[in-house]
Amino acid sequence: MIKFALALTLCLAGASLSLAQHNPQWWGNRNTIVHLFEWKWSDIAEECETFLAPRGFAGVQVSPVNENIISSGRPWWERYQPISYKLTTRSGNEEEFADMVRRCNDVGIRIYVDVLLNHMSGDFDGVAVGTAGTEAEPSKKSFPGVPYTAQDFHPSCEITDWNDRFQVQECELVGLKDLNQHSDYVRSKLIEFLDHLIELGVAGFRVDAAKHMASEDLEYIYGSLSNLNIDHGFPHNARPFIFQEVIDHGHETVSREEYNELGAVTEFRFSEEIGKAFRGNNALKWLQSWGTDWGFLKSEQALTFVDNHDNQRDKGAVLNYKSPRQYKMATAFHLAYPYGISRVMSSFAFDDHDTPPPQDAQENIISPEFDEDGACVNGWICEHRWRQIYAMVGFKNAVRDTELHGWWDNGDNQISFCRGNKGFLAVNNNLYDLSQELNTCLPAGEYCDVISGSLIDGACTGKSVTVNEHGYGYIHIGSDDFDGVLALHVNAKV
Ligand code: AAO
Repeated sequence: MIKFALALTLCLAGASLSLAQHNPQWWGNRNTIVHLFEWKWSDIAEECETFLAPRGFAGVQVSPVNENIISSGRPWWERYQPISYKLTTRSGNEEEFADMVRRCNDVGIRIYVDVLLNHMSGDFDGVAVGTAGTEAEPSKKSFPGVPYTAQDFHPSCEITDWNDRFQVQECELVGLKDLNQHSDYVRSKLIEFLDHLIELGVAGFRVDAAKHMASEDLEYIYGSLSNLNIDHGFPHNARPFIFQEVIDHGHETVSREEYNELGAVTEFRFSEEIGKAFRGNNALKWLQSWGTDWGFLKSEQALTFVDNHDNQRDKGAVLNYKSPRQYKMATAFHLAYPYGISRVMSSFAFDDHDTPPPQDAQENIISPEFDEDGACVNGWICEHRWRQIYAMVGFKNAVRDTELHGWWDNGDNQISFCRGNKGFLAVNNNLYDLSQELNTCLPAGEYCDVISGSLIDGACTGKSVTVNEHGYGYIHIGSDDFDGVLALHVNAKV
């Protein structure tokens, strides 16, 4: 009997553990993550205090934190080639990282680190010197800074068939030396690294190339991590949030279903489909059934995004900052529709796949500079500072936990819907105007459209909509208006 009770307790504890790493550990009603790709730690600390917290962002995904190889011309992707677990990169050193995490947590902004558990760097001619000055000989699988030697890696082989499980999980992703996460020693080093970050106050991790590691090994590693640091304001027994990069368009041998119980998974189908729709290749009326009906993961398991740092560089359906009008519409829909754990991309300008982040003549990453409207000017794009985007972060906070209802469409590319009686979104992606009375579901009154302007000193600087006692208002989005979206919510009521 006692034995049975013990077994049951262990089993229940195991079950709750396995579901426990989907919680992003947000503060208050905030619920949007921004990826400040390649930003320096000192700049992020400042951004948390001066912009992200006041605008209601929930957290930041930061670029890899541990030492990487130095690649000629300093392409962004050198940071995906680790040399050691010392916390020194072009974004800053350990002290600066710790200071950033502390300052961001102090204003309720969570930090999630992009972590590379799958591999170390790829081949390098001779001895490589990393960003913390550590030497390594990648071609010999020698990384004394950890230390790792050849026995800690899978034997070298190339991935030629993406549907061969062995190749995907034990060969080298683009030639990156493939760690054996089944080994106790490798596991202990990875856990030590992640625990160190938890100790410094991070809220969780983006697990790079998760598909290339066996889910059993990841389960062991995630399950062995410390709870989040209560000195940084996390509750007792809070587990690190895990979101795993698994690219699965529905026909992969190694599928997202092997990972989605361990933590959230990047939902790449969301990104492709939203791009297709807002580029005009699929009528917006079909978005009424957006979510699991489209074959996406359950909402609480899906990390969603319009674009990420990889697919924004592909020339395909995915939208990026280079198509701003459609990009803003897609982002508004992303943040207004109740599906997924939302992440907004914040990029730097690029011409090709390898373009490095904005840097000076000595190859130091430079800080973003802002114009009088707060927009970035010196090579940083800062989509998160576009009014149409940060306003939707505020919208998402205002409507949190409300249901979608009152869907309307014109049978084509004009749509609108309500979130409870707290928010209303309309989109016009047709080449003719949207001009009509629509149900906003909002209490009677005058509301500012937070896309074309803001509520400032009791007045709207952009469009405004008067809602009558039945919840209806006259909505106009001209086909040649600057933006194809109109958004109202209760926190922007005059
Ligand atoms: C660099 C050089 C290489 C060199 C290497 C080593 O570019 O020429 O060999 O160094 O010296 C980043 C860069 C790489 C860079 C690397 C290391 O993107 O260019 O290599 O750092 O510095 C797969 C993985 C996925 C991975 C993605 C890039 O599954 O995990 O490739 N993403 C992460 C990071 C990424 C990073 C790494 C991993 C490595 O986000 O930034 O690389 O740390 C199919 C497969 C996917 C596969 C893609 C791309 O997807 O299913 O698993 O991703 O192809 O190869 C359609 C298809 C779909 C296809 C998709 C592609 O939708 O239906 O099947 O298109 O978008």
